[in-house]
Amino acid sequence: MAQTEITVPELDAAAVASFQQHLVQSNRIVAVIGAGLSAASGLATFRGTGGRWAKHDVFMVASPAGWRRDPGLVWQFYAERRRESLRASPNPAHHALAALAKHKPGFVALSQNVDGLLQRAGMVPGSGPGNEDKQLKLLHGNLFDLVCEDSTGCGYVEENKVEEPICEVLSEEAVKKRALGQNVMGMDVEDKPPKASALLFEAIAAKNKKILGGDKFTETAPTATDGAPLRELGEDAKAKMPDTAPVLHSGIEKSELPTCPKCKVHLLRPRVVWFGETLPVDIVAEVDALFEEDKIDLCLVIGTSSQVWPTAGFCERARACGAKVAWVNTRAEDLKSLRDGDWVFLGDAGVVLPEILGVYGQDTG
Ligand code: BJW
Repeated sequence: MAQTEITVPELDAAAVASFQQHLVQSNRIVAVIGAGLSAASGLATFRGTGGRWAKHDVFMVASPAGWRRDPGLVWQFYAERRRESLRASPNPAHHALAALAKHKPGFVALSQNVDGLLQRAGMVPGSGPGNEDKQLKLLHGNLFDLVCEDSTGCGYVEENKVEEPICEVLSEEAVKKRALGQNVMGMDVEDKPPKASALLFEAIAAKNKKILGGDKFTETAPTATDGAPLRELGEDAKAKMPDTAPVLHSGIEKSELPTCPKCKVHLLRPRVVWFGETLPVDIVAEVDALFEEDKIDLCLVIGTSSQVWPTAGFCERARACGAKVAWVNTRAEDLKSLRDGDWVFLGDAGVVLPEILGVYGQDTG
């Protein structure tokens, strides 16, 4: 599995001291959290080298259109994510945030992560009537909750479904077996010989010959990355290519996927928020209330590239409520709304957070 490159530079002692001075006095604290929080647990982030979107087409696996086109491919992506998350353990940053929640009742974690690791560190998620005071708000849902795809009509929800596999066709063995025979976008087949995709590779080879000229193209055994030359062609060559791309799909029939036990008509899907879908209404209302209420003392922005909205705007909304901002990230380039006076702690959240939170990041029972 691809790992995020992690650097752990020395933290500036004066910055840590001034941050901790402010932390002691802070009651209302908001953490805006992204995939970098779980990197030290071995879970890949989304963007950048080694990120999930380098291997998977985001619109094929994380959009309503992708689901309509090939729910099997989408399920395969999420079945893999479920397995990875179940095998991972919360890292010291998850534990430090769970401890902070205990020390500071006014702390709220706004997390984009769906991996369940903050919950396993002890944070209790919740939103909606009676759960407004829960300190963990899951902005993009949870890999382990399943819902009927007909959310408005049927509305079936099954929470915390951790049993594996969800159905036979999504078992690890079945996914591996199919990977041997296919080169499906969204599957890691780098070390396996593509068999059933011979026709596709023949077509690619023929196209390469035509575009590059026979003398510039050397035939080699096809590999899973053989599609790359087509993607890397210059604009002229691309213009000569037909509009129709080969249709790649999972080969999984709808009838093989989990059906909703309530309506018995529609498929179950993971309760996560895809591009173009709105965040859960209760959470949107609670976040709005958070940023309308009294002053916010401190905003921690942890391990997010701040590219995905509406979460990308939360730091500025906290600032507008008076918050001082502290960033924890491995990449300085990802501190999108950095201002003078912010604290910047560059490094692995798994190391940095416990250090900067000090006693507030320790569970004292
Ligand atoms: C480390 C580290 C270590 C690494 N330690 N750090 C306004 C303007 C423009 C567009 C929009 C807008 N409002 C809405 C949109 C459309 C869209 C959007 O934002 N598009 C942009 C990409 C342009 N937003 C939506 O569609 C959202 N819905 C919505 O707003 O509804 C209303 C609406 C719809 C349409 C139009 C207008 C309004 C829904 C967004 C759903 C996102 N879903 C995903 C996948 C589903 C869940 C899943 O499978 O997990 O959520 S996409 C993916 O990105 C996933 C993540 O939660 C999300 C955020 O990624 P994150 O966490 O920031 O990860 P990375 O990889 O980007 O960054 C990791 C960071 O960690 C990096 O900075 C590293 O440096 C760092 N790091 N190791 C510390 N060890």
